[in-house]
Amino acid sequence: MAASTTAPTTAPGQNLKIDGQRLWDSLMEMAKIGPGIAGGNNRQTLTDADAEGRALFQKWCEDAGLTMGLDTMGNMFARREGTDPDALPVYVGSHLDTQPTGGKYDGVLGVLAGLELVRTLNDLDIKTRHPIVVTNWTNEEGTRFAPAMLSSGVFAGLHEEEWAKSRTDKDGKTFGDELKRIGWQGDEPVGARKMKAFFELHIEQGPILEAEGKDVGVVTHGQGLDWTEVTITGRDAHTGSTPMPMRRNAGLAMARVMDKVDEIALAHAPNAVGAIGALDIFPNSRNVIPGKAVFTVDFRSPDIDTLTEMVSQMKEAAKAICDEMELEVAFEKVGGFDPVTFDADCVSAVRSAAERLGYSHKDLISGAGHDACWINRAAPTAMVMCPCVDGLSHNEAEEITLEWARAGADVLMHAVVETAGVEG
Ligand code: HGY
Ligand code: MN
Ligand code: MN
Repeated sequence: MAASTTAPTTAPGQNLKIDGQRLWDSLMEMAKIGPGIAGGNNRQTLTDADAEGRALFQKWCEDAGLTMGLDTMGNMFARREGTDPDALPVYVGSHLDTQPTGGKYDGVLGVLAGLELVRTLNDLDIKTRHPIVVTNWTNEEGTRFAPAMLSSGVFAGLHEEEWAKSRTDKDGKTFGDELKRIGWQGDEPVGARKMKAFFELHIEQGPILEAEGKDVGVVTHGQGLDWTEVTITGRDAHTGSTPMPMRRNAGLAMARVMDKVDEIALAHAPNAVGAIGALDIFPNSRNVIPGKAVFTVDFRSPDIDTLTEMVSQMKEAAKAICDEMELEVAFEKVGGFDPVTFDADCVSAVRSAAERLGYSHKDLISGAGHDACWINRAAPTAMVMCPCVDGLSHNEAEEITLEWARAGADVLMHAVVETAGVEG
């Protein structure tokens, strides 16, 4: 990828470039915290590893002269002063928590690219009118405590703080207790901060940019998401002595619903996806017919009507399967958001930055959910994406290149600096 060498230099900072190697080294340093077992990360939210990663991020921010704010959901806000202290800050960031078998870049790239742009402005002694705030949102992944994007959701007013803090993990521990236990509950009221804009750099987590040889994704929209938890109840019984017609096998019903979820998503192609990623059967014993199955159906589409239709077809199919098998079925919505349209001005700041820097780019709809999808409700928001190898993510083998990280971070910096206003 060749960055333009003839970038117009109409204003200070127009040909600003981040230090790609320094960003890469920070990514590799952070990746040492909460290592996975196959080269990725298991730094789940509100674990001791998360606390360690937060402490490292805070140290780096303080080394860069930033002052750290912390709200009651553990969201971290590292502030670089602007020349106008009353001007609304431009926020930039993402999340440091990972999936149990996560990669080194999902979320982390966006937080550390925000720090890198501050380090670069410091190196060049460039001041901006508006302050800049680098952000780490607590529990973006929603893997330990559902739903995903929990704390950015509270910040944007989509979830009540008390409800969010009552969310429990598989061991029955609550978000609130774990946040206190790791010592990262702040005093600042969540959601009190006002923003001029928010920008998030994130790996694509899909194959489009790499396949089309594009350096940068200009994210115009985010597809909507629905997480419905399904509980099927039958009867535990002996796998040996219970005649087949007498069985009320919740595990079998779950398998049939799983197949239906795939069928429904394929029937709504190309802009629809569906899967079951989290499932439990009880008592989960080799010689007991499972009397209970609990699983979450993850449907996504950029079109709200398609999303709604897929969920109702799944419920209808699950009810028919369970009626026929004399089982009970219950549904609970445990997460989701409508399709997102990002702010046109912020999106054009991203696009013009990519053009100015000479990076190849394309408009993109985000397949994954991100904190930006909620923050878009609270302030003008846009996202920058970089390719990832084979489009793979939520897998320890997740990989990007230094050059892709550099391109994304350069575009992020230009969009942020343009929005914050360069002051001499
Ligand atoms: O589920 C998502 O899309 C995000 O990775 N939390
Ligand atoms: Mn992410
Ligand atoms: Mn993720």
